[in-house]
Amino acid sequence: MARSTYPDLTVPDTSIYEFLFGDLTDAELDRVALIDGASGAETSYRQLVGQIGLLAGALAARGVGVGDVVALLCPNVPAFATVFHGILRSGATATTINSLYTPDEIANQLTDAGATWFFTVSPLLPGAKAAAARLGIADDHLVVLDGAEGHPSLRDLLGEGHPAPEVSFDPATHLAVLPYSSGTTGRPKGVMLTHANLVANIEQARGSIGLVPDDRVLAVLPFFHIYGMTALLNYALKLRAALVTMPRFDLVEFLRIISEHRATWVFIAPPIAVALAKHPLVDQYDLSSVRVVFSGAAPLDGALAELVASRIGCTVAQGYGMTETSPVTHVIPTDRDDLDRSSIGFLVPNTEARLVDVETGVDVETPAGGGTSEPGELLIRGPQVMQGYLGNAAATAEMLDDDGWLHTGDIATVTADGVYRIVDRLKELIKYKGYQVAPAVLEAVLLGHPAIADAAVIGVLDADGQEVPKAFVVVQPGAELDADAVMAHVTAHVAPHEKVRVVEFIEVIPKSSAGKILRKDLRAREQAA
Ligand code: AYL
Repeated sequence: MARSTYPDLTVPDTSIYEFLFGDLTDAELDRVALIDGASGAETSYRQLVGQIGLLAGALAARGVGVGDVVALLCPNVPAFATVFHGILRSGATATTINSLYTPDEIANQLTDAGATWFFTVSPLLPGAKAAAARLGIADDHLVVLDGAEGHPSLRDLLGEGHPAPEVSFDPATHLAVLPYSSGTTGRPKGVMLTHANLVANIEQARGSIGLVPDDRVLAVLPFFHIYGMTALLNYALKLRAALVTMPRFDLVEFLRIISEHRATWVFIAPPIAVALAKHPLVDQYDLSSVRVVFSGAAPLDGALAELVASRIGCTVAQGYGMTETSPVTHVIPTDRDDLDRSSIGFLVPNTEARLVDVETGVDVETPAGGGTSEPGELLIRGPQVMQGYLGNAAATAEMLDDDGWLHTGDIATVTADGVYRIVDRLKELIKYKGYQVAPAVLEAVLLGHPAIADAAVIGVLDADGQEVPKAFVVVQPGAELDADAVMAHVTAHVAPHEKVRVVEFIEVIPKSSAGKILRKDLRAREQAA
């Protein structure tokens, strides 16, 4: 077992709202909190906290508070911050939904989370409405931030002028958010994160990520995902930095916004590193303001990281973690240029880790004096670890053991200096552009096709070394099916990031005697090919 090499820190026992905004000084209130990347419109910290209070007041006036779950389906725009923190300040719990989701996927999350109120934006209203209708969420509970006929708008709610309510709850047990993650296996599940989990993780990340108040942070990674929620939205606001929002990734717009707004800090997932290292367009923009490119959510290739660092003239760092750990557990400190960029750096403060041999279940030896350990499954314990999966004790028990160790499903090694490296993934989860793709979801869609007898999905690497979902398909006897038809069928039923991008027809899907798909056999077959 290893404990973080950083000194322990004390985590304040407070709500996320008090933690982030309770001690804003007059000078800080006048600083810019958010900039809309497209229009340049600015929101100050004073405006932001004012709006958060008014929204919490409007929700409280409607009886929404502790015990309620409010859904948020919204790309990165400045109003996301108002709504997210307005919900939390009312005492309600926010469930953030992937803005690429299909109406079915939205409805599943709304139902599973037990959401009774729903906030979205007009471009996403058709999908949101279809999903809300399935649960009987009425139009007056479906708020359209920028306004739509028959629905309350954000302006309507703020305009009522209700003061923020007095709410009381225990930050250690009260759920702040329910983001969805498929974890090691199966379908997406609600990850129960308390106010204390979120507060702890910001404190833990702070020392090593190293943002400063004068940073201008490019916020293209989505706030609905735990990376964007903690490392961008909440961490940057805690530091009184400015967030420049982008609702979706587009390389030209991304480069334009960095140069126009003089962004100093860019959080990315690895596919953006590929573009930054290789795309000819990058040379046409002035990116000299950028001091740090920080990558997380999927493996970053070391050579690629070096290319980005030298081309842009900045530091490249990396973080690791998962939704179930709020998310940060490891970071390459941005002031440690000597560390290998393909490692995930050190354990953050107050965090413990074990590496356990997958075959024997025995802890691997930490190397003394030098060298690198054998690989083992990474186990994590700390104040950022989730309470469990909502309404799913079985899935919780599979991931969190009786001693509080969270089994990540990732295989790692560690050096004598405490530098970790992710070397493999034990669990079935696929990361496409840093987004989660659950094989179980795609397999169910594939089996819904009348000409498909059986199917299995794994992640494979494309020409750029990035992971993409690949389907192995067994065709029904006598049926005719080609790869394009398989891909078109999946595309019609899932969000764009979940598309199957490679298809191989196979005689039989390898399975254990208990009927479980033997993904490692499929992976081995892939490597042999
Ligand atoms: P989820 N290297 C390799 N794999 C990674 C990395 C990384 N740096 N980061 C995440 N993963 C994989 O819930 C790993 O398999 O959270 C892990 O179990 O969407 C899974 O993705 C979790 O996926 C930060 C910034 C963490 C971002 C994050 C990412 C949270 C992604 C810490 O500082």
